[in-house]
Amino acid sequence: KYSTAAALEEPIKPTVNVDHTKLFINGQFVDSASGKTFPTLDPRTGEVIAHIAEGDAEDINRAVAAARKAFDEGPWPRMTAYERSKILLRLADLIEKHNDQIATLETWDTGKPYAQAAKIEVPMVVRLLRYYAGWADKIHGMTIPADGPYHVQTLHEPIGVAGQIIPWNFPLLMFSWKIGPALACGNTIVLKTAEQTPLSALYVANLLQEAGLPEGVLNIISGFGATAGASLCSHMDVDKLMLALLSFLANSGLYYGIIELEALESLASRAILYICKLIPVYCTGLDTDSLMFRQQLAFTGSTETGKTILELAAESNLKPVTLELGGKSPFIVCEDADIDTAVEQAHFALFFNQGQCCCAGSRTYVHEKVYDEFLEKAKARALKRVVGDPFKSGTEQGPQIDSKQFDKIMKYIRSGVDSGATLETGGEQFGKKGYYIKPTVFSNVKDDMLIAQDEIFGPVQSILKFKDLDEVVRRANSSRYGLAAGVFSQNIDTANTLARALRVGTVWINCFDTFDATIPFGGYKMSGQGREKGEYGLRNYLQVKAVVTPLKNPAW
Ligand code: TXE
Repeated sequence: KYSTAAALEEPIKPTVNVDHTKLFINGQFVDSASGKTFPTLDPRTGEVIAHIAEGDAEDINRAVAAARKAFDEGPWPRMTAYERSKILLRLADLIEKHNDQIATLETWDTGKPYAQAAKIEVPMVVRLLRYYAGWADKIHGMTIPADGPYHVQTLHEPIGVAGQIIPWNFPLLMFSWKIGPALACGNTIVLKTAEQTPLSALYVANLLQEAGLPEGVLNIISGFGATAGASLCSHMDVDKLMLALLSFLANSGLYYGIIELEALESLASRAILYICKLIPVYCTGLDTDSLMFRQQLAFTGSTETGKTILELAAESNLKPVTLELGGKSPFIVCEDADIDTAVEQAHFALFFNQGQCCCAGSRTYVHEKVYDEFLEKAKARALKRVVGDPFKSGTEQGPQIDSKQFDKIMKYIRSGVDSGATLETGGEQFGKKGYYIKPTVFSNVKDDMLIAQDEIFGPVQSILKFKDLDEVVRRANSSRYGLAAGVFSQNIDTANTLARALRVGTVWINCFDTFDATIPFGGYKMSGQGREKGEYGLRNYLQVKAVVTPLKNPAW
């Protein structure tokens, strides 16, 4: 019988006020153009924490315009890299100073344990910003020994305006993974937070001016995916389209002009405005490049939304896209593993952050010789897990983020039972209020069950049995995802063999979820494209320009 956590009492009252609820555009907190707001909810109760300004297409346009101006005309990409580095360091210091307030907002908005937010996540944000501050003045190109009498060099330049969309499971941490490298490289940003968790980023917005970040460099829009998010992804280089039309018409290219006009029909009213704006530019022969919208897009979220985002980017202006998507990470326990450590790490790999991690170890493969012992201990550990108010000290697991995720998880639990897996513990709501779910363990899970294939994103551990290494490699790799894997073995050859064979972006050997700022993170297959963190994370935000100059006297 399930007997772990104490019954839920009245929710603990958070000790901060929600002071910032508006959009942050061009260095100012502003209402949304539509005047609309949406509620952000407390996952412990489902009650409203605050009403937040709801950004949509028009606000995205305002924010992109501010970011573009800050890039094209502002000091940010032009100031010395050392100056940019100092501003990032000041921002890190300020976040560190406000650690407890930010962690409180994060816990309130997400339901994650306060100790996790205050002692792990906000410090990781600070560390990551300091790490990228250190990179700012170490980003440089190469000289290349090309054939012929040429001096060839590459310049690494910022791309321009970066569009960034983040999820709700680690709101401020994802915020830092996005802004750190983009700012270090000299880009400007329009970032959309997840609709479930707008609070921590808005709090940090209030610190930007004190850190010395010029206005327009970082714009933060709260709002929904289908509106604000989609318009950020498909933000067209409208100027560029118009310019093509004007050029073609001017060259009597009527045929092309008609095609362009057709393309413009749906944009009719905005088109006229842009034509008016561009005619003087065309006539005076101004540098039209300053009108081009240069953009990069970075997204963390579901694989389904990732696909939509790629389509929107391709249909608009082919902006390059970085995607960090879902996962179904194998956690492999070999017969020679230290079982107690493996049990604890497998528990952590799955249940950390209420199971809401893209890289959660959600397929626990255990060698048949140690399966029974592992299962018994894994179940006992789940039964000991402390579920409760995330503000209460000692709580290991708070509520899931919202009713949509709660319902999705319960649906998968039912599917596990219906498909014949053995429900060892949990499987139901914890308490009566909010979105708490009892830590759940399934054994006898088979690869073809939905609970072994889909990303559940909740506190549901699936334990599967294997016989030999070849078999477990084949089964671990037969997933559409490829984000991460855990390998537990005391034999270095076994560990190395598995590390090479697994088709995933990160292999943790005898550890899990080690998220240092220096280590690249990203997925194979449908878990994403590109890498974040570490030196690799800079590549998403840089253009490489080759500069070729003839040499007058090659002998020298
Ligand atoms: O994700 P979405 P949801 C997985 C997890 C979860 C599932 C659904 O399995 O159960 O996704 O969660 C924005 N154009 N992950 O619905 O939709 C949205 O506003 C542009 C894994 O919350 O991917 C939010 O800011 N943007 C994941 C962000 O995308 C759009 C973390 C994530 O929302 C958009 C979260 C659109 N058309 C969920 N639609 C991870 N990899 O860590 C939505 N968004």
